[in-house]
Amino acid sequence: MTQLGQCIAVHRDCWEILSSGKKYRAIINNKYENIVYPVVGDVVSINIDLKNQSCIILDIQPRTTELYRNKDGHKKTIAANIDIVFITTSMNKEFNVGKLERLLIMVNQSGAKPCFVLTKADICTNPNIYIEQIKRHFSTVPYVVTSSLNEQSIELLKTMWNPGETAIFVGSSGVGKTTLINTLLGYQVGKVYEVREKDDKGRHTTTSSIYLELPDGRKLIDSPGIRSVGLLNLDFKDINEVFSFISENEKMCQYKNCTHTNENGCRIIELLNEGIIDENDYRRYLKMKRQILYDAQKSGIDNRADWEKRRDLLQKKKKYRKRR
Ligand SMILES: Nc1nc2c(ncn2[C@@H]2O[C@H](COP(=O)(O)OP(=O)(O)OP(=O)(O)O)[C@@H](O)[C@H]2O)c(=O)[nH]1
Ligand SMILES: [Mg+2]
Ligand SMILES: [Zn+2]
Repeated sequence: MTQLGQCIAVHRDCWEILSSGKKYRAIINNKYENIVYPVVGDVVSINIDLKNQSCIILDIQPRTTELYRNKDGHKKTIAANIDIVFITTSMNKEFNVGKLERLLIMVNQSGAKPCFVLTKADICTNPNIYIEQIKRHFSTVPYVVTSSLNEQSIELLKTMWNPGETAIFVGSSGVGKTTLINTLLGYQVGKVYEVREKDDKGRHTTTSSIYLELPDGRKLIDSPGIRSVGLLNLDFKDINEVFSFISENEKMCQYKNCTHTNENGCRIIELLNEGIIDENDYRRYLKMKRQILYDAQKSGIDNRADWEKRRDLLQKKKKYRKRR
């Protein structure tokens, strides 16, 4: 009997599949290399053999969205078919704009909508500091301020996605993803341990993603904390989108392929000197652009503009002539 199901958990030796209201532990009967393994959220076709009590995954349906990151140079898919990603951060020392930028790029690449969730409002003395940073850096991305103790904030969070849609919570360990999910569900799915006062780190509690459903049909996925956000297939569009407050000024730069590092009269450098562009933002922006060139070099692709290639070639020739 072949039917469709949804992957709700990935275990070491099998996949948990929900199909027609029943849960199955399924395996993949495939000896070929390079097969794509299902992740949480995937829709799969399964073959159920009632006689032998076995369930085999035959294939994965095309993914509408795919959340992935770079793990040691390889694509690691976190979840599939997600509508909205809650980029979760606590309003304390853990809050890091650079990390949020990288998470936002990851979400933009996935095809799902982003939303920032700022947690632990009850123990934050000045939430406005964090809210202002979100507004300044990510003016087009919606955000919600929450406290797991405040019912109103949980209701507000619920308005961010509709029944039938799937949301995933991502972010560093200890920011309160599982606590929010437990509060939304009204019962405890994942165990929550105290975070250490010293460094705000939680004991690594959530170890694999799980897929859950609220009684009203809203679906949600809890995921393990992400320590560092490796990005894959990064391109200039991804960076410009997230750093729009810098990149939108590029049009005003008099040089077409300006590197905004040492060009005379560069508009970006002018804005930097005038204090309109923040120096830390500028540094992260250039660093990320450099990463594209580094990635391309590593994979042997030269994505630099023609003028840059000509410039480097000329410099090499000059050096060579000098040596002679
Ligand atoms: N005061 C306060 N504490 C919270 C809130 N949300 C979570 N916490 C605490 O923060 C700690 C970590 O919460 P978790 O929900 O386990 O964090 P997590 O993001 O799921 O962490 P990982 O599973 O490791 O990725 C626990 O001690 C929670 O009680 C909140 O809104 N207010
Ligand atoms: Mg957790
Ligand atoms: Zn410039």
